[in-house]
Amino acid sequence: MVPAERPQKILRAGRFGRRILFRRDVGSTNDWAKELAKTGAQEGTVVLAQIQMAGRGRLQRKWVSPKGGLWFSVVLRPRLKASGAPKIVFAASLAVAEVLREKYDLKTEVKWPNDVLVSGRKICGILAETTLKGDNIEYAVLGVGVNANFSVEEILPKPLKATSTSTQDKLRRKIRLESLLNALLKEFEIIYDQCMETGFASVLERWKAYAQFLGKRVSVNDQGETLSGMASDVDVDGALIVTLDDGKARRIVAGDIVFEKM
Ligand code: BT5
Repeated sequence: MVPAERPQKILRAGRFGRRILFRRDVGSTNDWAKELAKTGAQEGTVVLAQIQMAGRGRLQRKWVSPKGGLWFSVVLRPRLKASGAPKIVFAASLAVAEVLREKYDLKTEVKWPNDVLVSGRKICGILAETTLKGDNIEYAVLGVGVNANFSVEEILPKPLKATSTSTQDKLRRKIRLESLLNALLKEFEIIYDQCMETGFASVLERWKAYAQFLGKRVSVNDQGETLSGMASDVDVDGALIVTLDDGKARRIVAGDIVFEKM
């Protein structure tokens, strides 16, 4: 691990990214951001790494984080109950989907609960982790990983080659990571603020415009039980509504959806 920290030369007018710390390699930027949050780092503090040695997904899954990707985490201090945590993930995945579409013309879609896809392949994963004080969130860290300047075929391990993509694979060129980071932070800050000020319902509507999985047949694991049905909606608490074949609706709070072959 390279201990040196240097602020990036990115001038930002907003709160998010006013302070950006960079390391060549870290275990996980989420862990680094948590350490900073624990010792009082302000909301909007960003940590960024070139490589993560122990990048994490949900449920302690591994997030492969080679050189060329954009791996960063943001310290957040939302005034939310613990149950409001999904709002952060929706705000972030909407920001990523919009920025990749508007800036690079990539046909992004979102997949419940935390993925951004292009051509059905994962280009970005998001991991929000919260630390609670009683019923409330004391602080949260939002981790974002975007596969950017590398070829998935050349770099990612075999099982991920068929399910992942990168900006380089789609655009056939490298992009400026600082410019992507800057755009993401700007957009995320606007959407996050909107979520915190009673605007979550409209953020969710915008998110649904990218949610091509809605209306499709899926199977989803709900606490050990595999359910099949149609992904019919996402409710205001961020839960997935699956309409089962017998017409009954099931509300899924956490899980992974798999598309069923027709
Ligand atoms: C996620 O989890 O998608 C959340 C990923 C969050 C990564 C960021 S990077 C910055 C910050 N620091 C961290 O340590 N993490 C965050 P989940 O939905 O559980 O998906 C994990 C699964 O995605 C793995 O089990 C693999 O199947 C797949 N995967 C791993 N690395 C990938 C990659 N680079 N591209 C596409 N898929 C990947």
